[in-house]
Amino acid sequence: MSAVLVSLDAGVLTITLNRPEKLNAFVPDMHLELRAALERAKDEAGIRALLLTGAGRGFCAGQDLSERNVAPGAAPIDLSVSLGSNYNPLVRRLRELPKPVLCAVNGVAAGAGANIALACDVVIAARSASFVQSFARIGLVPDSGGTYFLPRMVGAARAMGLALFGGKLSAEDAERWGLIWRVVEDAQLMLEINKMAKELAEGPTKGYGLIKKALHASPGNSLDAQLDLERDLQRDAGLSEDYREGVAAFMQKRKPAFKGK
Ligand code: T3D
Repeated sequence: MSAVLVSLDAGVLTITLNRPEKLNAFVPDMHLELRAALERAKDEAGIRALLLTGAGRGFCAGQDLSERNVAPGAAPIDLSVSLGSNYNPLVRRLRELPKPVLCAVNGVAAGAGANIALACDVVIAARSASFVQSFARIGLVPDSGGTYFLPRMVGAARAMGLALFGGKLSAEDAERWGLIWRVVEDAQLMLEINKMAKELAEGPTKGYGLIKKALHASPGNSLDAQLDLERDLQRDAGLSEDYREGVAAFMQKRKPAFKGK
């Protein structure tokens, strides 16, 4: 059975992590299949939004720990290899994809699973879902961008508390703390997020890609640098077909028909 399910509908590529019996913990095949799906999303013009979710009761429990031989006498494990070849490229692919990436957190998101959710552009969680920076509980450091995203999203004090104690943060608190965009009732999760994904898939894709670029650059930029970046990105946006269509539709008091170009 595939570790990742992929389906395309109305411009939305839905990727479902599919190892429900292990709360969708990562194994090498899952990384490979996810990488292929993200490459496809980048290359196919017909894909205008991405939706990431998990099968079963969990979103993703991070690295599958049963893959790591920690028996007495076993060779030491160099985890930088795993991060360098799998987790870091995954986070970069999600962030750099010039199309909106939505994440439906359907259940517990732990370890790298939590931080991969945070690397997505819009995160909606089911009310029963939770976020766990479980790394410290096994002697590790938050990875997959955790030490970048957390302090920027929730502030230094909360980031440190989450990282050191590794406790569960409820979806409601995650929303209240600004870690995610919205909580919805469990039964509404896929309905709501599919509606949002469809809306984005009908939008000005090129403009969305530029918005991502601007907001992702912001934390590392001075105001001057950010103003310059906005100027440059706005030039690109203004040259798009969708900008012309957006303005024309506004003036003609009709719904724009964006093509994503
Ligand atoms: O190694 C590297 O490549 C370095 C990179 C690391 C990145 C990381 O992600 S490190 C962090 C790894 N993840 C964790 O430490 C989380 C471990 N899991 C948990 O703490 C808990 O399972 C949860 C808080 C996520 C959920 O708890 P709960 O009580 O809802 O479920 P459960 O009963 O613990 O888990 C259900 C099953 O999934 C269970 O299997 P079983 O007993 O029914 O056969 C459990 O063992 C399995 N499972 C859950 N998480 C993992 C896992 N199996 C392997 N690896 C897991 N990460």
